[in-house]
Amino acid sequence: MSRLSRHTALTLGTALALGAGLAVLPTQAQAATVVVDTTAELTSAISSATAGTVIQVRGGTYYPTATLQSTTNGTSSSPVTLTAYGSETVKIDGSSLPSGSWIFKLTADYWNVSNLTFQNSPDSAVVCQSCTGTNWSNVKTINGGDSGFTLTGDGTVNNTVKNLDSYGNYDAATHGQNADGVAIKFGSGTGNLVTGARLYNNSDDGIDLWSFSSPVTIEHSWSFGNGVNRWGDSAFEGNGNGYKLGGNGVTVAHVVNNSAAWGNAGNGFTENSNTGAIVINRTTAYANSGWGYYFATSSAKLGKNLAVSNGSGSVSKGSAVTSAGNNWDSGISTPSFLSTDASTTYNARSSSGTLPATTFLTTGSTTIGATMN
Ligand SMILES: [Ca+2]
Ligand SMILES: [Ca+2]
Repeated sequence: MSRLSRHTALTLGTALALGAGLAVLPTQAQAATVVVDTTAELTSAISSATAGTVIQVRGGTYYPTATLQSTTNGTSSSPVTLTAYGSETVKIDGSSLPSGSWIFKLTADYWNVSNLTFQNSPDSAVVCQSCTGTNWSNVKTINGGDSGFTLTGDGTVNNTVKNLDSYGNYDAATHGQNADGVAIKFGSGTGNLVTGARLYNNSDDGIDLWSFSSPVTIEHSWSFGNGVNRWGDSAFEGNGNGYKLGGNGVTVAHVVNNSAAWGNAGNGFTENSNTGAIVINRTTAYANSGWGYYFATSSAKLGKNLAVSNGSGSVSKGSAVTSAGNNWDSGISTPSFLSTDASTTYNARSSSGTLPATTFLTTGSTTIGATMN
């Protein structure tokens, strides 16, 4: 039935396009809402979507045998939509893909993707290459064989990643050195935002901005437990930074606001050789094995951050760093945490997709540290 309605809409669109006298009719007439409930339908709907197509995926687990992909753009006023049907639970599982495959690859602009889980990918779960104006909300990228969610390439512009859960990703063949929760790497383009992310228990970093040469904004996010060898890998090479904010010679002023890093095997927040004016405000680094904040060579601006119980120390900062109002600065006191029990941070998100309520690492302060929401 879904195929029939889709074909009807396409036929109508073709007829309209052929009728020169009807050219004033809106092009939205070609749009179609496609409800899919098999892997074949899902594969076809994605590959044949055009601007305005709305793909609604019925609840269940789908096992594609080839990467789901599109190079077809939506437009800002008529995006392509890919989402779960109603409030149904949809999992797209990479277990049947050839080794080395991604589950979902977009090289396209103006897609809105929401309420989907991408799991068990042989390689990266979701890759958006040179995408403009995509919106990702309430997506999960979990237990894959490389990074969970990736933006990459030049022309990566104005993309929003909202309320992403990305965890348990591990690149076994390379001993965990690559699989990040979010990778925004090897590319450029402004206006990219990560908000409300929960990035944890990945083999490499929580979020990695390696060799991305334009500013990225991260806010209201949690990155924890990354880089810990959970796979019994005797040659484990995961780095385990909560927020890796550079690499490969870039100089770029990324921004991180109101976010937290805890229990990572490396540093909570690190420039990773980025010499730019990185801005870090109202964040918290707790019980990371390395430094809370590692900014040895950058001209970072660190303000109102809170570092407690990090293995190497609160902060390593070079002479070009501006530091004010942080708990390591003179005259600034360290407020007490209301809770250091992280168990509630694993809870389900709210119905709207926001991070679960928690008192973990909250202090009640209105001047310093992350608010944990
Ligand atoms: Ca690494
Ligand atoms: Ca990494």
